[in-house]
Amino acid sequence: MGFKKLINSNKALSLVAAFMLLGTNVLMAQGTGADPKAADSTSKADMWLGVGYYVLLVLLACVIVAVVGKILKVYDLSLQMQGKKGMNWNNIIGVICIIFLVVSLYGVYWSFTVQGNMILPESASAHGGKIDFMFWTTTVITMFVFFITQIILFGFLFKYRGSDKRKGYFYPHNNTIEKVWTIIPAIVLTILVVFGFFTWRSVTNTDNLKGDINIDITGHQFAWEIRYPGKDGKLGQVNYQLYTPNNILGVNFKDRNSFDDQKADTIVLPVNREIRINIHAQDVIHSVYMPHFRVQMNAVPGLPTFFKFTPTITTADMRNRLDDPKFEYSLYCNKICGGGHYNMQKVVRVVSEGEYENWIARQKPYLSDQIKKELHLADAVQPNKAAENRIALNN
Ligand SMILES: [Cu+2]
Repeated sequence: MGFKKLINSNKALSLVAAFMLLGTNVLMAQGTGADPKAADSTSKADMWLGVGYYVLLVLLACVIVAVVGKILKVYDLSLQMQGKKGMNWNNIIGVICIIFLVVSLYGVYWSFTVQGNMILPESASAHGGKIDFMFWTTTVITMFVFFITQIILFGFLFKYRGSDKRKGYFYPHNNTIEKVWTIIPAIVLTILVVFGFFTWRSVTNTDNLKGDINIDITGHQFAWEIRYPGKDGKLGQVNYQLYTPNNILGVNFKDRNSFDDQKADTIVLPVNREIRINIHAQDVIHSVYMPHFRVQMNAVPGLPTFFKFTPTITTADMRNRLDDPKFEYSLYCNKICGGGHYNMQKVVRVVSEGEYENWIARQKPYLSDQIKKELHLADAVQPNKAAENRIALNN
């Protein structure tokens, strides 16, 4: 094929376009992270090599299929030239369907056995068992339906493949079949949804709003801020208008409950106590996700949400059970909230009551010296209009 023909070939141009699109997507996905190293020239070259490798692999697979097809076609023609009956393509396609079925089902089995061990360990919270039970019920039902329908689909394709001995029967409609395959899934889905509704209600029910320990978790790009209520057990109110670089949660110090509030870097929880997590966001939607406790709730700016749960297994216990001395429970952000999203992680540690008391006694008050100074300074030194407004809000 001459060069002129090549650049005028629709197929060649489509191939180049697909390659460019795929490559650009991969590069953009990898190269725009907050880490500037990810976008340097060496790793870009590596990525192009990676993209090229997979594109070549796909092209190679296509060439192999095309060559095998051509060989079979030549064989078929040579049979016909010898006056013999040609190849039976109906049989070949029927067998390909059965091979596809077996290979795909093996693939499903493989993904369950190989990737199945990436599943979360046993639930470490009181309600987690209910969520797991629902997860497994749904998995078993959908897998049962998946296997039955795939086996019937490809089995029928093989059994009723084209044949000179049979004639297709035109069967346009059957109301009974329509009803059966509408009503059965509707009943099964209704049961699953109602079941889910009651489980969700039992987890988020508002009859008893107060937990044993109230903790505030506030998400912002790109970190979580943790606030404990202090000795009085009550968190002071927050108001985003009171935000200052030192008072980043906008805690209202007019509210006496805020005086002993504490700031923490790690979330430490006493085992077997009900924890109420009050969830806030300051910029975009984040999501508080603690998979080991089967807890997830969106953090929405301007709309405080909460979640109650009771941790039942201490970190030390879980380390023993998993035989992993480095295991830690984690809090993640589960909404893709921007370039540094991956960095929104915190260690969650579940400890005995005694260890918790020890730890909480060592945490610093939220009302830091800087904030005290700030409030005081604003009062004494900057008697301008803006500062007066701030004093009015802060006091
Ligand atoms: Cu986030």
